[in-house]
Amino acid sequence: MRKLLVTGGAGFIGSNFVHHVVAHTDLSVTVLDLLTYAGNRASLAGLPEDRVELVVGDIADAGLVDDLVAAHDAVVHFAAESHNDNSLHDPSPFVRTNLIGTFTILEAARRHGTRLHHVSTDEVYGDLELDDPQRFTEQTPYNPSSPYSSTKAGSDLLVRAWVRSFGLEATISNCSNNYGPRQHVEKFIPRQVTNVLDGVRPRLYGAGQNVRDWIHADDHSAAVLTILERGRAGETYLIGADGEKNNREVVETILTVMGRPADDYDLVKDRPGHDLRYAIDSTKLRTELGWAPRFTDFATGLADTIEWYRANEAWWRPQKSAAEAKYAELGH
Ligand code: NAD
Ligand code: TDX
Repeated sequence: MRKLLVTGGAGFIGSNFVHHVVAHTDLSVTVLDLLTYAGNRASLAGLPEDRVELVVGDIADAGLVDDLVAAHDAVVHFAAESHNDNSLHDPSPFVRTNLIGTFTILEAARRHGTRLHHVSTDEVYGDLELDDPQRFTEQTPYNPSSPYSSTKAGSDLLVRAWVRSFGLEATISNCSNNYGPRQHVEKFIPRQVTNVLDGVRPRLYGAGQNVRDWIHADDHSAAVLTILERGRAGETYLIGADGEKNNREVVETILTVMGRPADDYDLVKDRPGHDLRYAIDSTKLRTELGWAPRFTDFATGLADTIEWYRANEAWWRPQKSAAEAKYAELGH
């Protein structure tokens, strides 16, 4: 394997993956990214031009996708509409990109017999009660809640069908909530960090009791690379770093690290259908493929991430007012 096609590589996790691949392998990478509001050319800045090329285009463009898939040894598919709140406001780009886009990639991979890794989310499993001792496993039934998670669930099922019906050499991973550098300011952690930098109080949905299972984007990237190199075709792997925290705890840590009183936040209107808790059991990935997270202390990883936003205002500032205008419309 020499040449990787990475869809969505100018987004948050995709760009972290490209940086990880360049640092840890000798593969060359073509990024296919539409540069929607969530994609950013600057996220690929500093990477060697002889190893990383950006093609600006749509994963639902069958001709372009066919040409690119034909010219690469493997595809890692990150591109998606990724924000739940946006999907509750206008689901249409989610259906188009997450379902039609994934279908387009599957058809090209089938035609050319190309290895595919499909990147997905733990949200396909729905949510858990706060006191439920169970965590999600590869056997948990699908039960998505939002337009975002239902289109991701649909994309996973398409991949499974192409494996079974056409013998496509594909793997799937379902990962928990990521944090780290280059995440769009619409998402929870960067929104609150940049609010504090702007002198605005963080905003917690509902009572702030919802639990997310946090993992650093570099640990997610290492897991995806491990599955690409050593995963068994047709298998699904859950990716998680035992990072369960409720939203209140996360905001209190952000405020403390940033030198503000821990209770300096507001409770605002809840998200409709807001999933209560996600929790991942990643035993299969750890025991079968030997992956383990490097960022095991959330407070340290979060402090590094806060430092990144402090040092990279030029990266996030152009996104901030449009993201906050959308939230003002939604009452968040
Ligand atoms: P993101 O929104 O930051 O990035 C998505 C990227 O895809 C952007 O660069 C965007 O320009 C590109 N894109 C969107 N539509 C496209 C299209 N039609 N054609 C080509 N490119 C297009 O998202 P992210 O948070 O980096 O998530 C990446 C993937 O990881 C998604 O598949 C998401 O479901 C999955 N995931 C995310 C998380 C998380 O916590 N963020 C957790 C688990 C899984
Ligand atoms: O301002 C906020 N206040 C708040 O309390 C925002 C933006 C969010 N929240 C809450 C909602 C969630 O409980 O914080 C939690 C995290 O919210 P998001 O960052 O929107 O993430 P989530 O909905 O959990 O989904 C994320 O993880 C799974 C990613 O956006 C998805 O792409 C991924 O699949």
